[in-house]
Amino acid sequence: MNIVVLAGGVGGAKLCHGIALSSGQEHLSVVVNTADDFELYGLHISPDLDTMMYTLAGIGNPQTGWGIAGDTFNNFDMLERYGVQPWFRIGDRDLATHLLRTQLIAEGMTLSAITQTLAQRLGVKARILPMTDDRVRTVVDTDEGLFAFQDYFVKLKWQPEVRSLIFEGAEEAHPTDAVLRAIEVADTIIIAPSNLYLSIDPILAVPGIKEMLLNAAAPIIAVTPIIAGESVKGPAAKLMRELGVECSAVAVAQHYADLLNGFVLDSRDAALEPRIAAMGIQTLVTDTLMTNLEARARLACEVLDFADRLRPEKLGGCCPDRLLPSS
Ligand code: FO1
Repeated sequence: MNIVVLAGGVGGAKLCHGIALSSGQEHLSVVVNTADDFELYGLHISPDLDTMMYTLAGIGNPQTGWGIAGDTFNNFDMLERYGVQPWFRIGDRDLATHLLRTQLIAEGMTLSAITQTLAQRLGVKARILPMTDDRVRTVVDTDEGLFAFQDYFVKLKWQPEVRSLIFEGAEEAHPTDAVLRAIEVADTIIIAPSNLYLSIDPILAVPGIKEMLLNAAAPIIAVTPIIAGESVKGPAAKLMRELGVECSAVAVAQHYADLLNGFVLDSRDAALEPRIAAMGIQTLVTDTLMTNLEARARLACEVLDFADRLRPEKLGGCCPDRLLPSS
């Protein structure tokens, strides 16, 4: 059973953790957004890769969703003592990841090889696959100007009003062979409840990935990041409003429509189910809030069972046009 998940930060990591808890990690490959990556103090930082790695290693910080549980911040405090007003909270244990990644990049290793090495050393059995080994960076165009992603997301606490998003470098980027192969041999493909604009769109912007998904034999299911018109965590709902999009699970399904066989929406949005079914997308209505480990595992099981129900239909060539390259 080859399960592929497309994911970004905290929401994606929770669902992947649920899959790991319920089905084991050896069948799981996660295609992770790298457009949040940035350089700080000369260090290459890959927040979404690290959030996924720490969560699957069982050492993630349960309160924040990012960083390492129980980490200390002596280095951060010393930076403050130097008066540099640090704004990105790197823990002392987390710092080791950035130091090692930066050194290995300088030695010529790819982000994919580095991620595999670090994850394996933390005992992670799942494959954590950067969407590309090339440089792609999200730039946020707002009413206060252009911002690098972490400046917008952390320093400015995603308050500026967004006009558009630029995935700098995406056109020249190449998906890794591991990503394309994982999609090709997948039995189930899940778009995690990550931010559709900030986490999933950068992955779909890497040339070749969307085409691979459109031709995938596996059913593709998205899990809503929006419940009752609000995002579970982060700026997804605010971005939908600022981009003039209806702020609902229906709009999320529409956003991914040409890719989807199934969509998982929250029980609180059950009334929206007919509008999604009208798009020709099968629906699963359930509690999608992952408030604890049991909830993560339960949702993962339900999503995987949903995929099992959709697979015969998809393999039966129910939508032959879907199997042709998109025009
Ligand atoms: N997010 C914050 O809101 N504040 C932080 O200080 C912060 C530090 C941080 C350190 C390491 C790391 O891997 C992630 C960190 N994040 C922080 C989260 C990060 O900005 C987001 O997880 C992603 O970039 C968006 O998904």
